[in-house]
Amino acid sequence: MKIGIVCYPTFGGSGVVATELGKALASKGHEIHFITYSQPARLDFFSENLYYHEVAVAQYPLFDFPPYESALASKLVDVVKFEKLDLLHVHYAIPHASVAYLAKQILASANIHIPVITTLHGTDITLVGKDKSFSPVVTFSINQSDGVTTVSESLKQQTLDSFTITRDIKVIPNFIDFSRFHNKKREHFKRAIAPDSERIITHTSNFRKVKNTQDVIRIFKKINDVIPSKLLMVGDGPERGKSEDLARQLGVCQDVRFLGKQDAIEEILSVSDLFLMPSSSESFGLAALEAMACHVPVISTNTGGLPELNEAGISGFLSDIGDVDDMAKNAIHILEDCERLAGFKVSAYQRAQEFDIEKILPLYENYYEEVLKTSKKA
Ligand code: GMT
Repeated sequence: MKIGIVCYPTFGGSGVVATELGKALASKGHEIHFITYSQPARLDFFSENLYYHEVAVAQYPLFDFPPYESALASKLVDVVKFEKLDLLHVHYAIPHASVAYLAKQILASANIHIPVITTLHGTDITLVGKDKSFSPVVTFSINQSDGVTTVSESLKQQTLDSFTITRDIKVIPNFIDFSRFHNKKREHFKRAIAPDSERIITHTSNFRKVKNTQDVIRIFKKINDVIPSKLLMVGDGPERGKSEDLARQLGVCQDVRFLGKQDAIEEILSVSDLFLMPSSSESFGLAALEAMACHVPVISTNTGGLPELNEAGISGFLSDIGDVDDMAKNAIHILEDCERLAGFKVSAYQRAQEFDIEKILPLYENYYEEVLKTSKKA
């Protein structure tokens, strides 16, 4: 198949899933065309089946808000026409689903039929999409897509609860590539971070408000009071400064390292004993799955799709949003006993295996086939 993929090319989860999906499809022989405003962060791989088309937005003094949507729609029309694509798969509804709808209509006027699949990832539904400045467009473009997927049952339900949806939604969970995410022995790195064999606790995110990064620091303080530990804060974003301030206020900054954006997340996860995800909204929790694949148990909230990934008492524990005491108590329970910790590490890895890309990729391929058969010409 010749597939066009539209996504945010940044470090966000939707862009990561879209890029990893495209790479995996290309390695199975599909021809994949990424259409984005800059090269996706994880598109660091050469394959004869991978193509990248940059969307350039013309500048003009009148444009306080450069019309990215128009430029993207025009680029989609161009790429679908000249590369003879079979399908467009757009990730994150805003603005990609409505832009794909526009491109589809333009192409229909030239007698070209292009089915559109929209994958909903999270905040496009739970936070941003619900806002009344977006919701009529989000509702319309979901209903007009030829196929719609969500990354968890919970996100599907939230979509149905928040919008008037008149079409089926298929759930296809996030996935993990074990060829990259597995436990690597990095004893020298571990010793450098934790010279006195302290436990190593990790959080990775884009430090947006929903990630509750200050709760990470609060939980860490409580753990560190009982079990000597080090905290690695990976990523960057608007809440980082406040989290750094809190680490100073709580007197733990000597045990907390803010590493900024890192490419080799799997190396950091490989030396970690525990992963913290105290998010107030999380449609799936890809970062937690990456940790589990590297044998790291997860302490998370029980929001959104997290209970579909993290199994209480097996791969980690789940608590109510903001219940820092409970999250710290559960973390200490896992970390205080070496044998127990080893058991959780194995179980977290086993749970992650259920989301192996080898199992999830065929779900996308089958869905593409189904949509190609059933989509109607506009
Ligand atoms: O919140 C993020 O980290 C980015 C966001 C996105 O849409 O780019 O991630 C969402 O999509 C991921 C991939 O499907 C999910 O694993 C994340 O749970 C989800 N984030 C939220 O729902 C907050």
